[in-house]
Amino acid sequence: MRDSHGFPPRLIGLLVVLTLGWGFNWPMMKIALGEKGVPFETRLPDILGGSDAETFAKLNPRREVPALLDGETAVFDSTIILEYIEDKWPTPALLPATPGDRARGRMIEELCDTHYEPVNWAIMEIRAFGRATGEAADRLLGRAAEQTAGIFAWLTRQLGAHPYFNGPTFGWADLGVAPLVNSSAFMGNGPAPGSPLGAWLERVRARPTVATVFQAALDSMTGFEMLPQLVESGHFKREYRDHRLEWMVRNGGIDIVLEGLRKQNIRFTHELS
Ligand SMILES: N[C@@H](CCC(=O)N[C@@H](CS)C(=O)NCC(=O)O)C(=O)O
Repeated sequence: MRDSHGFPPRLIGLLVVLTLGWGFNWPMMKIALGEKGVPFETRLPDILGGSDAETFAKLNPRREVPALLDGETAVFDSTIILEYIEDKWPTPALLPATPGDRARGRMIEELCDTHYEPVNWAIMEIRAFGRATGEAADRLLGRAAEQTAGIFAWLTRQLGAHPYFNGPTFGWADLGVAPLVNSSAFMGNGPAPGSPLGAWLERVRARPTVATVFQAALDSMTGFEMLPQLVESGHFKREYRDHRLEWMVRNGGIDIVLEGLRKQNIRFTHELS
C-alpha cells in the first residue's frame, strides 16, 4: 500500500524531508526545523535508480531535492519550504519583527541562492563530478575563488557590527548564508580566521542545531569518488539551469555544457506537462 503521494505508509503523518546527503540549500530547512524543535525524517528519493521518479515528479515538477512532505502537503524549493516552516511553526520566529528587517533577511537569503550557491555548485561540478581537469580546472576554480572573495566582502558589509546576519539573534538570513560559507570553508575558500565572517561562522557552528546538520552533511560524503563515473556513464544527468548554467557560460565552461549535452549527462529543466 502506498500513501496518496505514492510513498510507503510509514511516512504518512510524518514530516519528511526528501533530500540528498550533501547540498547547499537543504541544510537551512533542517536547521530551521531543529531551531523550532519539529521532529522530521529524512529520506533520499530513489531518483537515480528511477523507482521513485514518477512519484517524485508529481510532488515536484522540477524533480529536484529538497522537497518536504507534511502529511498531505508537499512543498518544493528550499526558500518556499522555509516559508512554510515559519508559517506553520511560528515560534521561535526566524524572521525579524519589522517589515524592513524581514525584507533585508529575505534579500540576503535570495542573493545567496542566486549569486553564491552557483559558485559552490560549480566547484563541486569540477572537483567532485570531474567536469574539468588540469589547466581548465585550475582556471575555473580560480574564478570561483575570486568570486567567493567578492561575496565575502559583500557579506561582511551586510553583517556590519551585528553578531548575526539576522541582527541581534540567529535567524532567517543566517540560515541562508551558513551552509554556503561552511561549504566554502570545507572546499578551502573559507573566511580568514578572526575576520568578522570567520568569527560569525564559528558562532553559528557552535549552535547545536547547526553542528548536527553540518556533521550529517560531512558524514554523507562517503562514496563521492563514484560521482565522475556515474556522470560519465550517463546514469546521473545533472541539471544545468538558471544561475548555475550562467556560471559555466560566463566563466569559460561552455565546452563543459556542450560536451555534457553531447554525452547526455547534462539536462535542462523538465518541461511541464
Ligand atoms: N531552487 C531550488 C534548487 C534545488 C536544487 O537545485 N536541487 C538540486 C540538488 S542541490 C537537484 O535536485 N538537482 C537535480 C539534478 O541535478 O538532477 C531550491 O532551493 O530548493
